[in-house]
Amino acid sequence: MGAEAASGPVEAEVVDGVQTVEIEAGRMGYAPREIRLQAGVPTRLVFTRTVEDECSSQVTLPAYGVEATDLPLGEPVAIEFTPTEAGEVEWVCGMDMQRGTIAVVS
Ligand SMILES: [Cu+2]
Repeated sequence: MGAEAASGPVEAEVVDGVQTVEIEAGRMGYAPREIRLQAGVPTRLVFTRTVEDECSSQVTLPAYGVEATDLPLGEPVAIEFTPTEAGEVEWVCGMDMQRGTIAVVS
C-alpha cells in the first residue's frame, strides 16, 4: 500500500466490503497522512506505531466517536467506524499534535 510522502490521498482497499487502510505512526508522523474513503462503507484503519515516542502512543478520531485508543509499539491496532457523509475529518494523536486527514467522498 503506497505510503510515499509526496503522493496524494491513499485510496482504501476494499476487503469483504470493508474499506481498509494501513497507517504507520512513525518518526515522521503518520504515513499515509491523507486517505480517501467512501461514505457509507464500513471502514477499518489499521494503525501500527513504529517509534517509542509518547506522542503517537494513542490515536483518536473524534468525528466518529472513536475515543483515544492505545497503540502498543509494533502491534497493529484496528479502529472501525463508518463514515456517514462526504467531507473532511481528521484522526489525531492522543496529545492532539500529530494528525491525518480523511477525505470522505460519496
Ligand atoms: Cu502527539
